[in-house]
Amino acid sequence: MSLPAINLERLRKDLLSLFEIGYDPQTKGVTRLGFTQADNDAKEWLINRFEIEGFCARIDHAGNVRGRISDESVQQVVATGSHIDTVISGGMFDGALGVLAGLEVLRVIKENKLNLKTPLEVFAFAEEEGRFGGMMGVQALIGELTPEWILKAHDVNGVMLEDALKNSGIDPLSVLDARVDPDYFKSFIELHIEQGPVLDTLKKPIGVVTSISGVFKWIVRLIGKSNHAGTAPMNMRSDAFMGLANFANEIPRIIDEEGSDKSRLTVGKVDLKPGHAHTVPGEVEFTLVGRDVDADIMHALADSCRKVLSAIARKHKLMFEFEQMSWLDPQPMSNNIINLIQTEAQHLDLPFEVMPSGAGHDAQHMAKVTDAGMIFVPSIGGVSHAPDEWTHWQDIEKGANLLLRSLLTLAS
Ligand code: HGY
Ligand code: MN
Ligand code: MN
Ligand code: MN
Repeated sequence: MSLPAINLERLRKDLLSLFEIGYDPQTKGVTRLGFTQADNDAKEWLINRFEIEGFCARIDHAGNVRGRISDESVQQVVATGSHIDTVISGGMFDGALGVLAGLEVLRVIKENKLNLKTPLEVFAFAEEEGRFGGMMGVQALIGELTPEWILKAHDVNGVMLEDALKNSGIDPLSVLDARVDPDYFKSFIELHIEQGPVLDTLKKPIGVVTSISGVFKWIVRLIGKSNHAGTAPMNMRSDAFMGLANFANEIPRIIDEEGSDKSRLTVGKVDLKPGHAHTVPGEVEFTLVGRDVDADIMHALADSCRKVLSAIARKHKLMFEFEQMSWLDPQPMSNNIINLIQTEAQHLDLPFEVMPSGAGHDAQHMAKVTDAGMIFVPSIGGVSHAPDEWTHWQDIEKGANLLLRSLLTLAS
């Protein structure tokens, strides 16, 4: 009997249709920030997709969408999934591929009348991309959120998480009720685009992920003095922009001295105040995201950034303050799952690369409560978090079939 396989046409149709929700024809990118209207619309669309197939789907207390073939009560599931929220002007595949490949796996199970020992559950984890710190939905599931954090969290524009939740029909503190018993998960596999250049460079269709990079996110403020751009002498300024520029120039040295080749430091959003051409900026607020696959190196990077920013503040007569929005430690994947994915890739004759993930993923939290692993497919040119994020359809098909085979093995 030939082995069941995914139907690429169905998966492609779902991906193209989800991409329309929050799509901007100007930028050709998609924007569905966590708990915005576009994100909520996408969740409704996804629930409807599950229901059209005759499956059961619901949004839980934390805003995660969860779909299964039937809603009979079960002790344990094999889980798969990812996220459908996006960055600003993102691409078609980041997150959506893992969720919609999971939906396609459910269709294959149903149409082949496969009898599984353990049912499969597909998750679209809420707020993965970090509008409010990142990976909020999966952290709620595994019981890592606190009431204090939920009530304090805000986005870079000052929008409070609790208001965004209320506007999404979610009672903020009921998010804590999303927690599930850790034994509920027998195992978890996330299919995701690599979002980096390794597989495309090696021309390999599959990545088997060994560990996931840690990530910290700060909002940094340098506060000086606004002044007249014509009369204020250069040596008498407390110019916040010059402080940021000075820090930006220090980043390569910080990584050289404290980091590794996997270290990343990124200033992604900058607000100069008051923001007028004829005024020396008295304040700058910027995001700083640091990453590495090693926790000690992450701490060394953070310590060095703090020291350098303090020294720069003194030099430019500025005040320095920062708020840590999130700190997610690096996380190894389960050897059982790493070995399983490799075995199934060999069965399917798929060349693969065993590799770490530079991007953060929901799998790094699932790995704290169950055997978790990830399958990567190539990103052309290594590009992601941008409209020209792209993966060849034949690689999507290979990755989704490997996910199917791996999940069926875990669930049988
Ligand atoms: O930014 C990341 O690491 C992931 O895409 N959320
Ligand atoms: Mn992602
Ligand atoms: Mn992403
Ligand atoms: Mn992910």
